[in-house]
Amino acid sequence: MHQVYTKNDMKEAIRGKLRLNYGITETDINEEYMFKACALVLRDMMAFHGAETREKVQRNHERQVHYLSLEFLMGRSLMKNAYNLGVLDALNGAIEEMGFQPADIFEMEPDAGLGNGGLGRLAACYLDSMTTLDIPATGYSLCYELGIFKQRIVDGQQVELPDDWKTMGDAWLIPKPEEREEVHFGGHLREVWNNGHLHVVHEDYSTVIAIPCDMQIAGYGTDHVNTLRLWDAKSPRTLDMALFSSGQYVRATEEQTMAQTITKILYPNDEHIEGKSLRLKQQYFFVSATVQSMVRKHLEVYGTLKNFHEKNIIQINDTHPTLVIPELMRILMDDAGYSWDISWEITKNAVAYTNHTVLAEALERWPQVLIQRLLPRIWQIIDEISKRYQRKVEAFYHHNDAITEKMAVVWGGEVRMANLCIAGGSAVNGVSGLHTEILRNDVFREACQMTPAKFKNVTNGIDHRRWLAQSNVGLDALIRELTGSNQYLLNPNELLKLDAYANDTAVQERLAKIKRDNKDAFAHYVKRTHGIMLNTDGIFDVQVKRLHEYKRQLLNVMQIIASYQQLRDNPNMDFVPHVYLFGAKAAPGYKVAKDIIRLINSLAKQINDDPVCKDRLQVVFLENYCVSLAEKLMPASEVSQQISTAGKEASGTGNMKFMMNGALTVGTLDGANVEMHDVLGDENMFLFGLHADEVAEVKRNGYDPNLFYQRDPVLHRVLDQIRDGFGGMRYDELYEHLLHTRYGTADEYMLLADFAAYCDAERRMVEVYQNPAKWNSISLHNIARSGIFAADRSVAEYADNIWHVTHK
Ligand code: 26Q
Repeated sequence: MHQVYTKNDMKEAIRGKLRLNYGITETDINEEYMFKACALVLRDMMAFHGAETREKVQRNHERQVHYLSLEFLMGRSLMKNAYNLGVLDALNGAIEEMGFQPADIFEMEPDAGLGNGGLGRLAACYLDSMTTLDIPATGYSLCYELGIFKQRIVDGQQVELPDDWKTMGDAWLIPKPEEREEVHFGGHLREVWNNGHLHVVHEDYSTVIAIPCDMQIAGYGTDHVNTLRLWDAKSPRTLDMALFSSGQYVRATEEQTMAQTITKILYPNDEHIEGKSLRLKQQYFFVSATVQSMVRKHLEVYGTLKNFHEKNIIQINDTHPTLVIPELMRILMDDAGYSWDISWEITKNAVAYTNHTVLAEALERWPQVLIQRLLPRIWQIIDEISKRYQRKVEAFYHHNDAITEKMAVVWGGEVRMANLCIAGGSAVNGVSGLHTEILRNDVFREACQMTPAKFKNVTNGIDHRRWLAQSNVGLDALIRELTGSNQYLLNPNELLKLDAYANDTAVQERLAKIKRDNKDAFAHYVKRTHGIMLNTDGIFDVQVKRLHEYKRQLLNVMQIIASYQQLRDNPNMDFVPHVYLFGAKAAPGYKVAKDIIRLINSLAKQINDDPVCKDRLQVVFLENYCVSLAEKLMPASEVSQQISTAGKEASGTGNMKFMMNGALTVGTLDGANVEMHDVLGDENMFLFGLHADEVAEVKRNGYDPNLFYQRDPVLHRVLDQIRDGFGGMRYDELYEHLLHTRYGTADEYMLLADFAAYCDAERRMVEVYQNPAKWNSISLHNIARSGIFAADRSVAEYADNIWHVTHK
C-alpha cells in the first residue's frame, strides 16, 4: 500500500511545488496557486505508481483494455484523486493550516467537461472502476481546447459561452511530445507491385501531428494507476516559410490553424448526428493516433503484431471510434504486411462495440464521398469489408434483398458505422436489459440471428465512491455505522444490510435529517450563486439531464401547469409544498429543445411571482447543469424524474445517482429503470405509462394525440395554456408539435398518451411524502438495493464476458 502521507508531509510537498514550480512563498499564495500546487503534489504520487503499474503489466505480459471514447466527462479531479490515494484528510488538514478553506480550493477547479452527458460520464466512471479493479487499462480521447459549452440563461433563453477549461484544468495533464504520432488526410493512392505483392502507396497527403497529453487515473484502495491519453492536434510546420518571406504573415500560419481546429471543440450534439467533415476529421485523427500508439507499444514489448488481439482489447464507446477497425486493418496490411485474412482475424478479435442508442437519428452514417476524399485508403478497406460481409449475409439469408439492405455496411452512398462495428468486432453490447433486448429483437435483429453469441448485455453503472461516499458524506457516515464498516466502498452489495433498518424509526429520522441538511446546503449554494431562495420545506422534485424530446421534460412541465391551474382554481386547497428543479443543456442547433428551456423559465417566472404559489409551488431552472453541480444536487434530491418514452432511453445513469442518494423515482419502465424496478418492486418506486411494447403497438395502430386532447379537459387546458404562454411569450410551435403533423410526427414521444398516468404517479408520490416514516423507509430500501448500479459491477462484467481480463 501507499507510503503514508501525513498532513505535514502534504504541507511540505505543497510548499515545495509553490516554490519550485511557481517561484512563490506562502505569503504570496492565492487560491489558484494553492489548487495548482495541490494538483501537482498528487500528480507526482500518481506518476510514481503509474510507472510501476506499467512495468508490472509489461513484465507479466497482461492483456490490456483500451477504452476509446470521443468523450470523457471527468468533472473535477482534486478531491477524487486525494480520496482514491487515501490522502484526503491529510490534504484537507494541510490546506487549512496554510490558511485556506478546503472547499474553496476544490471549487477553484474547473470541470473537465470533455463530454456531453451520459456516454461521456460513463467513460469517466468506468476509468475509475477499471483502475480500482486493477485492470490494465488506458482511456483515449481528444484534448478539446473547449469542453461542453457553459450555459447561461438570459431572458429565459439558453446562451452558450466557451468553456476554456485548460487554463486551470491542465494541472493534471502531462504532455508527451516524445510520443507524438502522425496522421494523414487526403492525398492519392498508387498501387505498386513489389516481389509479386501488391502494395498501396499513399501520396500527397497532408499531415497532422498528434501529441499525447496524459492524465493519470488513481484507483481506490490500490496502487494501480492507469492513464487517460488525450490527443492534441498540431501542424507539422509552425509556419509556411515561403509565404512568410513573401510578407504574407497571416496566410503563413493558416496550415497550422487548420490542424489545430481538429481539437478546438467538442461537438455539443448528443443523440443527433450532423455529418460535418470536421467531426469526421476528429474521429479519424483520434482513432489513427490511438491505434498507432497502441501498436508501437505492443511492438516494443512483443516485437510482432501476430498476438496483438491476445494482448489487447479495444472497447469502442458507441460508433464514434468505428474507424479503428479499418485503421487497424490498414496498419496490419500496409505496415506489417499481413494478408487480409490474418489482419481480419486479429482486428475482429481485438475490437468490441457498445451501443448507446436506438434512436434512428442517432445511428451514425457518413456520406461515402466524404470518406473517399478525406481517407482514400480507409475507404478502400471499408468497401472491401462491406463486400465480404455482404457475401456472408447473402449466404446466410439466401439472398434476401431486404435483409441484405438492412445489414449493409455501405449502402445508398453511405457508410453505416453500427453495421461496420457488428461486422468487424467480437462483441456488441447494449447498456441495460431492455435496451439489449431491443437491439436483439429489433434494431440488429438479423445480425443477432446470424451471430447470437456476439450480442451481450452489460447494464451501466456509476462510480459509487464519487456519487455517494464523496458527495454525500452524511449518508456515507450513516452507512458505515449501520453496515459496521466502510466495506461497501469496495463491495457495494454491503449496502443490502441497510434493508434491515427500513422500519427502524431512529434510522428513518437520521436519514431524514441527512436529507434535510443536504437540502439546506444546496439551498445555500443556490442562494449564493443564483440569488434564488429555494423553499426547503418543499419536495425537491428533480429532472436533470440533457434536453431532448424523448426524455420528455415537456411532460414534467405539463404536469406542473396542471397542478398550478388546480391551485389557481382553489387557492385555499391543501397543497403539499413542492419545488420543481430542472437542469439541462440543449444542443445549440436544436430549436424545440431551446423552446422548452424558454418555456420552463417563463413558467418558473409566472409561478414564482404569483402570490398564490408562495411557500407552496416553486419552479427553478438551474443554469449550467454539469458534473460538479450534479454532485451537490444528488444528495439533496427527494424525487428523481425518469420519464422517457418507454424504449427510447438506452439506460440512464442519473437515475442510479438519485437512487443511491435516497431519492424516490417517478418513472417509466425504460432503460435501467426496469432493473431498478426488478430490485425495488412496485411499492418502492412510482411507475407509470406505456411499456415499450405498448408504445410500439400504439404506433403501429396509428397514434392520434388529438383523441387525448379532446377527451381530457385537464390536458386540454394545459395545452391551451402552453400555446398562449406566460408573460406575453407564446409557444404555438410546441403546441403544434404535440397536436399536428405540420412539424413532423405529431407528439412523436407520446406525452399525451402518458399524461394522465403521469399526473397520477405524481399524486401517489405526494401522498407517500406526507407519511415520513413510509417515505424514509422506501428511501432506505432504494439506497440498500442500489449496489447493483455500482460501476465496479459493470466493469467486472465487461472484464469477464467481453474483455477476458482478470480483475480484483
Ligand atoms: C455523434 C456524431 C456527431 C456529433 C455528436 C455525436 C454524438 C455525441 C454524443 C452522439 C451521441 C452522444 C451521446 C450519447 C449519450 O450520451 N447516450 C447516453 O448514453 C448513456 C450511457 O450509456 C445512457 O445511459 C443514455 O441512456 C444514453 O442516452
